[in-house]
Amino acid sequence: MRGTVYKSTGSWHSVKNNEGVEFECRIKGRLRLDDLGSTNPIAVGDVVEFDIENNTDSRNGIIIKVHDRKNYILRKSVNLSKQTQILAANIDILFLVITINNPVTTTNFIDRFLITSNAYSIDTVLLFNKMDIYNKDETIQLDKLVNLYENIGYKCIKVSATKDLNIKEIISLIKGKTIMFGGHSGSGKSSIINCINPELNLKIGNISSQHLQGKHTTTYAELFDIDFGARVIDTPGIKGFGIVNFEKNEIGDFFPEFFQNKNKCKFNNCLHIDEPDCFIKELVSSNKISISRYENYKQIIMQDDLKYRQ
Ligand SMILES: Nc1nc2c(ncn2[C@@H]2O[C@H](COP(=O)(O)OP(=O)(O)OP(=O)(O)O)[C@@H](O)[C@H]2O)c(=O)[nH]1
Ligand SMILES: [Mg+2]
Ligand SMILES: [Zn+2]
Repeated sequence: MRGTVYKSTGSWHSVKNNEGVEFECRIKGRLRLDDLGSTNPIAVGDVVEFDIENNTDSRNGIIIKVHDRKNYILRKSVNLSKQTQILAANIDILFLVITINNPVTTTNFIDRFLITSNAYSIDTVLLFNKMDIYNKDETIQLDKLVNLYENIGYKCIKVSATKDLNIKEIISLIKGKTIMFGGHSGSGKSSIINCINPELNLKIGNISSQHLQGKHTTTYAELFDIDFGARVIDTPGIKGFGIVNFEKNEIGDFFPEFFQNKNKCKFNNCLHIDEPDCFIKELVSSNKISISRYENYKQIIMQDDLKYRQ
């Protein structure tokens, strides 16, 4: 039988078949899985084949095959770790939830997410949440970020889950689609999903007053069928996003503003680091490419252990 993985908690996976019946499945012992080295070889959103265990009334099953993924979001938790994690698979849109404060979301974190979604051509929308709490300086900072990312071509929406601001605009984008929500703990992923579909009543955490960070309230990624024929995947907040499974010389191609201009670099394999006549560096010098984008790019190229080694 074919089904989709709605939730994975260690060795058990909730799989819904086409009739909407949910089964609790384990993985067949000798199942050959991907070579991504991930801690979760089966991810939420995966389409799998499974057999029902023992008798036909059972709601337990065994996963015998994972179908090829259309796309997935893979990361390393920290750069030194060899272990990777698939946040979700087979998604149509990524909503990256960003907060200027409580918690702070850095451009470094944003750019890392964007490389990965861009590499798989996943439509990505930046949701700037908690619009109700920012002071003047924070608002200026936020507008600069919106400007930066809109110029590169990303859709940005200013949101407040608390004040129900621009939730309708989000809803207009999601009909019939599968959407993953990603971001730091406490950025408001579950809160926004609750605004879109209040019946879900997802658990919301508060922000630690000491560290101004979330408390990892959502502990497992989970897919939900909601109104509008949409499916949303709520994911646990993540702290770091290590880039993995890339070649060094392809990272620049996932910065759209680098990719569009790289043919004007002297060398066609230019990494835009210390090669002569690098057009990308010229664009950075003349402020046509944002310095934060360039610095984040450089950090990933120089510091991330990009290749997964088994
Ligand atoms: N002021 C304000 N607070 C918000 C907003 N959205 C969420 N919050 C608060 O932020 C805190 C964290 O919200 P959650 O929805 O649990 O955040 P999350 O991203 O799901 O966090 P994890 O599940 O830990 O990854 C809660 O106290 C929410 O009430 C908003 O738009 N404005
Ligand atoms: Mg949550
Ligand atoms: Zn260059």
